[in-house]
Amino acid sequence: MSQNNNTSSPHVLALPYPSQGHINPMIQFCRRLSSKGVKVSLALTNFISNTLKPRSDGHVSLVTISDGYDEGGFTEAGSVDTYLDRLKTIGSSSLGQVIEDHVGTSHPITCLVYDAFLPWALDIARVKGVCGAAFFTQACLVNYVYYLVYHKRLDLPIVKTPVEIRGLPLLEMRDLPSFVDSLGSYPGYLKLVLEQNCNLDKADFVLVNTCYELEKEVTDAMSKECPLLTIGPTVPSFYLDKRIDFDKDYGLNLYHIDANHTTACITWLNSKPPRSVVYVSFGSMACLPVEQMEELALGLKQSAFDFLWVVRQCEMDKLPMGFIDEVVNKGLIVTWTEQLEVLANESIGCFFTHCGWNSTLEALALGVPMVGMPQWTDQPTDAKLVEDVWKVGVRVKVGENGVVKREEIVKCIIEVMEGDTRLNFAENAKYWKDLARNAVCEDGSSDKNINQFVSKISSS
Ligand code: UDP
Ligand code: 7WV
Repeated sequence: MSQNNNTSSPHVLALPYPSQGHINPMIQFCRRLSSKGVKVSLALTNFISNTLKPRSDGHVSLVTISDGYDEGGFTEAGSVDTYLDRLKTIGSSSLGQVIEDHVGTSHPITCLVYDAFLPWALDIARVKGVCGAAFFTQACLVNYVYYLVYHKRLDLPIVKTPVEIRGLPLLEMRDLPSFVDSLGSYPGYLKLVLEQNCNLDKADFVLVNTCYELEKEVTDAMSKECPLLTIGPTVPSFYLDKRIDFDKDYGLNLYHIDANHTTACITWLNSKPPRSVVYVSFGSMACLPVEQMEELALGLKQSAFDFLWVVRQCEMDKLPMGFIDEVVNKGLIVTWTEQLEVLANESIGCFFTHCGWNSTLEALALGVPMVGMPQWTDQPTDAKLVEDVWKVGVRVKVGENGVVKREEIVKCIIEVMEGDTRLNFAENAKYWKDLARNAVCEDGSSDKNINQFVSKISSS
């Protein structure tokens, strides 16, 4: 725990991994801490800060660090390994400097909350004498699988399946995080996710963006291994407990979002009947093969339902020729959107999703049933939770050549949008929505854990 600053009030420095799916939950956690009276600063990379010029929300302060790629961020690096290497070396010294800069001021840093993808940050915290809390932005089940692999309780290169974790359905190869099963396609990322465990036993806290009710069994299992606190879901307060009045959205989009488009989008949704539209998004990183993009496009066109589809600019030219015009009125295609506002709209009947953990938690918190079409990383495991643990949707079956066929896409959408199956998913979605929301309300499981965290960092 903190070796100095005994008399000062807590000041948390939050260090997210610089991607959309990691920054969003960290911002939300910062706001929760701030709403409980803790001073918080959020460290963004020079690249993100210079390109987006974000302004403080008036509650969480912003500071900058370097990831070694101030001009172009990840794309400037050219490869995963080069990026991660430089992020570690340059990031470490830059982080140390930020902590140093606060020494002797009226608000020295007393606690570092760092993304678990950046375990070297704990070393810096130790050197500087501040306490360190790892922050996991993925499902506890995913973290636990990586924990077991790291500690050789599951063996690579080929994990013996099915994997049995008490209280959970058996996990087949297709349910495991892709880096574990796809035999070395992303060695840099595999190392990144496994290394999260290299000094976990030395962290003062291990915070996980999930809630106890959603992942009871695995939270209990992993709690035996480290000082774990579930603190999620980190969805903006407006959509959960409404206790933080300034917290209506994540507030930082790495992709351009045009206010006029958002208005047009919401107006379009408002013109549709309740639960009649399929919202389709694959998050901020996934790249679909051209063939898959085509099947999806044709599946959506063939389906009886209207759809709103987020196709990032870099994916646009994979759409079939003339597609946007062919589906006019029935389908709206946008390059990025206010996802929470969309999911909260009455017109949405299901979320056709890649099952990124944030998207999954957002759909759960808003009670929207899902069709899961996981692509890589933790998404297959999240899809397993959706289909077989919470039973709030289905997962598409992948065809022989690795492509999900249009007929399968249509079939899954019908299952979640129509008939008795729809009612069943809607009922389950309501059940989990209430549990997830209650977790962050006063005296809920996550709220208690956050209070415990605040109380400990305040008295150290
Ligand atoms: N998101 C958004 N607008 C979009 C698509 C996604 O704001 O058009 C947000 C979404 O709400 C979520 C994040 O981007 O908070 C994506 O995180 P997730 O973990 O789902 O996927 P990733 O992008 O990390 O693969
Ligand atoms: C960003 C970069 C690498 C990975 C992820 C995000 C993730 O899956 O969370 Br492996």
